[in-house]
Amino acid sequence: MSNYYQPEIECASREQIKAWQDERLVETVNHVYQNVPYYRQKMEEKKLTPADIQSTDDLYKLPFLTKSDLRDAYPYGLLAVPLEDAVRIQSTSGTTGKRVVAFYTQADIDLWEDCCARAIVAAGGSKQDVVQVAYGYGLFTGGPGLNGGSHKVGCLTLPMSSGNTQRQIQFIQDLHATILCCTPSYAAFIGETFAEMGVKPEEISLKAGIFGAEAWSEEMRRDIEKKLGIRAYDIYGLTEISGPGVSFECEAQTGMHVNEDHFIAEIINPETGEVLPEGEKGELVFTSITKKAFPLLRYRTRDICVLNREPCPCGRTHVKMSKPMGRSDDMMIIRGVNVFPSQIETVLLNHGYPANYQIVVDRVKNTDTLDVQVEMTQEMFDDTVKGISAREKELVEGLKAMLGLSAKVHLVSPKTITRSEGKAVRVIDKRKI
Ligand code: DLL
Repeated sequence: MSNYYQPEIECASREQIKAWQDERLVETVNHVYQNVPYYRQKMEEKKLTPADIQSTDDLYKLPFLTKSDLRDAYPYGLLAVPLEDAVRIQSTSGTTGKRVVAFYTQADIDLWEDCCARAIVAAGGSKQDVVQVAYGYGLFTGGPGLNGGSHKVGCLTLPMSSGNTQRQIQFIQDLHATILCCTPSYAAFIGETFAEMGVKPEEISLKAGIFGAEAWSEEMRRDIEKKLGIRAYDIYGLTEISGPGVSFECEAQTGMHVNEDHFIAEIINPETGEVLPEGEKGELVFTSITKKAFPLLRYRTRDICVLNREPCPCGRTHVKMSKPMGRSDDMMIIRGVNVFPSQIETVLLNHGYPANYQIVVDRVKNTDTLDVQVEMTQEMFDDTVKGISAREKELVEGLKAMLGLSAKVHLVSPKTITRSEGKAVRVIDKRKI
């Protein structure tokens, strides 16, 4: 039995979806050309005017937009409405230099929440449900997005935010929560905690989970489903494009339907920028066509995916994207936080270390670990044991300040980190995802 939040949209004909996209793309291009000098200049560099974009068939003509464009334009450079019409910002989980700020009008928030509501209904949610939102609240989009979606569906919403696992468990048990929204690694951790407490899956009131914001495998899905006695659904999104709910899984659990009435998806070759035919693996690019405060044209997500338009048994007609299979840049997502190796390098260099280091990422008991091994200079190495451990502590603090994450630091003797003959292998990611 399929459930839809907006059946007339979610199951619209392909012709209807194309017609919406054509019309809204033209409107959005005009909107940014008129209101955002940064865009106008980018279009002028390609000798384009809005008249060149008549439908989605002309999309390929538009320039790409990247995270570095967003950073260049920080903070207000891409705001496309007067400040008085913007009501909210959200921000990516990166840190200082790497932060990206996205703006919303009230109407933008409304549409975003509709997307999250679609995901909740697809996971079996209705007014009868108690939805526990254990994504972070604040600048991160996870908590606010699912919170808004849950309200729209009319569920009783528990705005827990992440962390404090004992309290999460207490609320699931006392309020009989039926749908859990959080990262997959946190869901697995909650499942493990229940098991340690001797609570059996059939004794847990939850029936479904909506998990995303980081990569997770089919094995992990099965593990979570077993531990919590639920069906676990994937949800995808990124701050720049709105947040969670850009795409979501239905009961078929074979990919996520992109909300194509709001976002146009393309797959490109990350090296050449060429648009790839459907079914080929490449970098996912999104164009938002309904947002007013922060519309993005051809934004490169760096996520590597495949799109699939085969009819879905659930009845939805919107294109499905595969789980992201990796990234075309070196960004890592550690405990939900976006981390670039260059940020770690900056901390090391600022503390006087040579750039000989290795970053080891692993997942232990469903929690990501970050271990930074750093070579000392000979002079540092000659220090006392106490001196060396003080240095380690100092680096742990420096990394925490830069990344907002706790890392382990191991200072190693000079010349112990293997030198590579080609590109240095800075990151060893042992997570099986
Ligand atoms: O992670 C938005 C979100 C919140 C999605 C809650 C789902 C649930 P950012 O912090 O901007 O936004 O990070 C976006 O996270 O480009 C992907 O690399 C990764 N990502 C998001 N969802 C998934 C997923 C939120 N389901 C970046 N599977 C994206 C794999 C995901 N990776």
